[in-house]
Amino acid sequence: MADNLATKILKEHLVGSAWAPGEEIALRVDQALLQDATGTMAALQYLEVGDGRVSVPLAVQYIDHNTIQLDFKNPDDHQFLQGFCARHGLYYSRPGNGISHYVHVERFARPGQLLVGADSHTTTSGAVATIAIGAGGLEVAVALAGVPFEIQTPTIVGVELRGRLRPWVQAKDVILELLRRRGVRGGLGRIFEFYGEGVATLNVTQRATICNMIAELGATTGLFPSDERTREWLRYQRREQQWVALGADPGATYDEVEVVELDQLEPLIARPSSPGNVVPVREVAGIKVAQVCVGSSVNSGFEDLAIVAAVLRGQTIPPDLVLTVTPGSRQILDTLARTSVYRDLLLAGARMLEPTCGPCVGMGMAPPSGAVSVRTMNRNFPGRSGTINDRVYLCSPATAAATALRGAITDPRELGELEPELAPAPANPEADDRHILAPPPPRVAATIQIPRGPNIQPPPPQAPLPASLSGRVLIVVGDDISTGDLSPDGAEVMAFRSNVPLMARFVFRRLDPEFSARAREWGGGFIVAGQNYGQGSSREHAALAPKHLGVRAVIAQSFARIHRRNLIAQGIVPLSFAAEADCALACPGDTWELPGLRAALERGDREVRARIKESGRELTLLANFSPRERQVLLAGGLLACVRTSRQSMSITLGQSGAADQGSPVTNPVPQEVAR
Ligand code: MIC
Repeated sequence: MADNLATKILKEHLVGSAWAPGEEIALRVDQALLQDATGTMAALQYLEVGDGRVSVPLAVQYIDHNTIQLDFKNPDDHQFLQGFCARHGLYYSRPGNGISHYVHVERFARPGQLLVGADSHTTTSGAVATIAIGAGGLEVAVALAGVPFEIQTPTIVGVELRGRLRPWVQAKDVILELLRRRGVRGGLGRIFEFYGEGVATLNVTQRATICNMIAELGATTGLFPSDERTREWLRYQRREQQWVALGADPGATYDEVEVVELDQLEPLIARPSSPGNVVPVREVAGIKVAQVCVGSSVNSGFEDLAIVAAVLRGQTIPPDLVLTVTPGSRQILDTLARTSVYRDLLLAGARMLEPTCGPCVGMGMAPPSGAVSVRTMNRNFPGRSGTINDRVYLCSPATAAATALRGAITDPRELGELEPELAPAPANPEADDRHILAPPPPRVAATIQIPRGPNIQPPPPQAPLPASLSGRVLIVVGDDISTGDLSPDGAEVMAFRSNVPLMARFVFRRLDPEFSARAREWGGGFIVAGQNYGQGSSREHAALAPKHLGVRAVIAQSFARIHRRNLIAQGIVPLSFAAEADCALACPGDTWELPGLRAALERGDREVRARIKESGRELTLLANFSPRERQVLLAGGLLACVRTSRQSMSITLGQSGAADQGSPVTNPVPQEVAR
């Protein structure tokens, strides 16, 4: 049978189940990544299910999010994670070494492998033909402990790329075009596989831009074939021996098809405050801008920054504009410094930032009140920049450069027919891993004590689902609520990522500052929401904090993939309305009852009844759960489930105990492999 590439790789990773469209499949995990904002909680949860060495062949913990270090909390997390990695067999990428997604594509991602990461933009590694999927920290923690990773068998969308991009039109415009067509819900349950003659015109960093932001469509992931451009990249990274040619079988088909004529695209921009609000740049040209931020986990590559430098070479940015530039990794920073790029940017007036997520997650560089900020980042959810009522636009580096030059949103094609010449990247990048610390051998590792600062507190306990649920509606919210509304971005709140009780004070801060106090006063309750509830990030804190406040179920018109799984993993029941219009019946303060919910889940019922006490109205809710999801919910969460019912779930916990008995480190040391 002729398979597309995504299906081929997934089939090679199936564990104990057959390829089953519409059903859940369990997958063997080759690689895992974590970052510091999700890592500590994932590590704490790992310690509850596996106390030995991690079972996946390669796991890397990056320090790239919480790097502002306003006080002891962030550095305490970093020390904890460094100790955890050494003790349990993960690589540790030091702060300043780069943004996880860039470094992973540079140093680790391999064609044909399966990567699971505690960050929604893990998808970036699809650029080198890795199936790379974002997940909540707990799901990654149990994967580290050897539990196969489960997803619903995805729909595979073939995206045929034709032609080549014209001057000033960039890879960012390709993904913005997909977002323009499909919006932020248009990728749910889908893998986007790129094929066609246009693929060869894009190098790996351009592919990474597209795969990174595929997450904004709500997609499971994006995937490029492994071809000569992949080989060129791996050679540049001194790991060409890891290259294999991989593509769809001749004659393979797709469940859905999109065609993108690259030479028909024009510069695009996402307006505030959703990555799905895409329009041509010319439609918003002339809007005055106070801030331009280039870089983050997307558009921080050498060419991304080199075009900004080339546009600004010999020029000075307007006095009322602030420009920040973030390189994606230490390797990229080194290449900038060894060419004219760094100096051109500096002299033009750019504030050069260290290679971390930075402004993208509100870690500094909040824009001024009421001002427009134009960013090359991936998300512009309300308030994510750190400024309330922010007005953030998302665009390509070329558009950002033209905008920084003029001080107003500018279509880069106004700067001339051709792009200025870019400084060539050095042929010999610092492709070394000196700042990625390999774990010591097991006997040494076993002696390591993990330092645990006072802000690091255990996750909420998980107790079995009771026979029935009853509680008050704490809040009714609309469509596309992002996880940033539940667990806000920025240095202040993200410092509490390891301390759920304190972080819970900030749930729904933007929409309803009283939410947290009310939830405590009412002893928890329910959240009612519109479409795409929990879009955006993988942060499980958006489930952990409501869990701590006593939220027992979320009833929504629909859910974003990762957040839905995070709710289940924390034992919060995600139910949807059988009749979407019933959402209008929800009033804050009313008492909803879900009688016999436990028995219904035990029976595998797809529908459950809810009753609104005040009005006596009854409504039908959908309980579409896979068998494993039901087991997790009945147990009260994934930790409880893994702990108590390993046999009945027929999941094989991996060899985490084996390493304790002195087995060799399974992870190859990447720099040695690479050379
Ligand atoms: C994001 O881009 O939203 C983040 C910050 O990287 C998150 C992870 C997090 O919240 O820690 C993500 O995308 O998963």
